[in-house]
Amino acid sequence: MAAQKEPVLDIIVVGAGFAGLYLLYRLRTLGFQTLVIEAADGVGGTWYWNRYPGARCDVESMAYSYSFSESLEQDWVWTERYAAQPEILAYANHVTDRFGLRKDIRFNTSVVRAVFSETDGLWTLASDEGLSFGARFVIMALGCLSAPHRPDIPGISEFAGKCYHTGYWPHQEVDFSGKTVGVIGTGSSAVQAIPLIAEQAAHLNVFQRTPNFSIPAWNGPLDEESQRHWKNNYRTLRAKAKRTSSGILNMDSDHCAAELSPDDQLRELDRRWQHGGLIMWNAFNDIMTDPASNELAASFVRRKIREKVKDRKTADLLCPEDHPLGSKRLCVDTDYYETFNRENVTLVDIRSHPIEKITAQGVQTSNDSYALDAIVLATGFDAMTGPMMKIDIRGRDGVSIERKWSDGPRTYLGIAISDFPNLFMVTGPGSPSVLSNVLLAIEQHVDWISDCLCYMRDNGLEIIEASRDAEDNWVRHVNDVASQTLYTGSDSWYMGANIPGKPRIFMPYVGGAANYRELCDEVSGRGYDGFAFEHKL
Ligand code: FAD
Ligand code: N01
Repeated sequence: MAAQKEPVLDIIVVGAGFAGLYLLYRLRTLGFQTLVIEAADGVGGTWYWNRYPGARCDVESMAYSYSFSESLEQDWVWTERYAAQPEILAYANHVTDRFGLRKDIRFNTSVVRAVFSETDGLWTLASDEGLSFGARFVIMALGCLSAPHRPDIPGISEFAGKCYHTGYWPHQEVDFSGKTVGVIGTGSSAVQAIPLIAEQAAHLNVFQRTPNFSIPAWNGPLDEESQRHWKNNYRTLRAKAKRTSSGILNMDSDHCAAELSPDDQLRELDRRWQHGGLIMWNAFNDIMTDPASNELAASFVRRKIREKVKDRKTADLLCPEDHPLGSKRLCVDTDYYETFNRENVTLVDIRSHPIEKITAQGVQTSNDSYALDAIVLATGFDAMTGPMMKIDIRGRDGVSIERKWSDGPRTYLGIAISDFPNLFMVTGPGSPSVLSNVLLAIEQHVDWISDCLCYMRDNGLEIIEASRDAEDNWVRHVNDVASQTLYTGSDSWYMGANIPGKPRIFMPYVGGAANYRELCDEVSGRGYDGFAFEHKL
């Protein structure tokens, strides 16, 4: 059956998370005919899918919000220091309706194939239901963490109870009351979900392979004074955030650990612990390059864990010893470690005794079996490259993204890929993305791409493509800066290490969000250095 084809548009955006929504707003304002295609039946991306108990942001709400509209900044009221998923999803829906975006979003449509034609310079996209869409440009706004990873544990499909994934949570409330529940995984999702599941369940078994470092959020209602401070100073605070390495205020440090006396080191660590959240990541400016500096912070957090957890053996198991602090994404929690003092919670060490299989009744490890009513897979995502690789993307000469990225992602600035003309990515691999406040990273990419499209329109240019040289140099630079840090020694999802068979490459750009922004501006300022253009065909 021939695919049903719709008229050729200027631009198709895939994904209606925060990136897709801002793209639609911006491109429409600039006069580009734009359609957004989204697999879900609603907007919000991450905040549409991750509805597990406790899901909330770890960048503070006032900062984890769009900066492109001053009236939006002033009107929206965040109620907590770290907003919970329903509030962030409500915000995404508010933005969609406020700017009239919904009518140009095609929901319930998964893009499975995207093919570039060298004959007419157009992209054709195919959906899972056989629909076909044509456009001059494609912008992949697929998100870095939108392809949930379900581990291939033997027998997993035989389980007779309910099995959930945090990244694919049901829309109806899940009630664990009176149930024996197993959570597999102890990353950020698990750390947020475990305290709340423990409050409800009759018993909770936490299956831990690797402990993570978690810092208290000290979450609570947002008081009027701090809201007013943000709202009165938004322009200054946003500008300041853009000059930081992560887009997050109060994070960067002026000191390496050795410059401080032991008392001052401790004072700084304690100050950051009391402030709470991600800022522990940069307690010293050499924390991710000097193992000794990192160990100061790591041992500080381990001491805190031991202070909180009463049972000595459980506390020891919860203390990360196998990776530097921050080399896996820091977790931010409310009462995570305290939860292990509850009578109805058991920490199961699956590093020493791995899960052998899942049976109809529950989980069987190498030394025990656990009868369960429900399993929660908090097992993360095929991050950064996963969402792109799930689509059969074909560029020049039919080259596939699967082949192009078979040894790891290759991009220019994390925005474009050679051999794939007129295709852009938002927060793609090779950009700071997940190492920063992602909303600011999204806005930077959307603005840069929109400016580039205007430049092309103004100059009668039809085709843009990253040059192979520029891409090679950028990939080398991304790897060079990563290799000077402690990130590359860790089995993290940043390294692709969580997915069996995935190439081990540090995927985000660790050179700093502010530096990166400058580099991007220099590229555009020099007439899009590293890109080749073609005039009208
Ligand atoms: P997403 O929100 O992932 O949206 C991508 C959209 O593309 C999805 O709706 C998806 O359905 C759609 N899509 C993908 N593939 C296809 C396809 N083939 N066809 C059609 N549609 C497709 N970042 C922070 O900076 N601060 C935080 O506090 C923070 N908290 C997080 C909490 C959780 C639980 C998770 C998982 C991530 C968090 N992140 C955070 C990262 C978060 O992903 C980003 O902040 C941001 O929401 C990403 O927006 P996006 O639009 O780029 O991608
Ligand atoms: O996923 P993860 P996540 N058997 O990959 C374990 C963002 N986020 O969904 O480390 C047993 O971090 C795995 O164990 P190990 C944030 O960027 C933010 O929690 O591989 N266990 C690990 O413990 C975050 O980093 C927030 O040994 C298995 C866990 O599953 C990113 O999303 C909240 C296993 C996966 O942890 C991903 O977080 C949530 C197996 N076969 C998410 N496979 C905020 O707080 C995997 N694991 C804002």
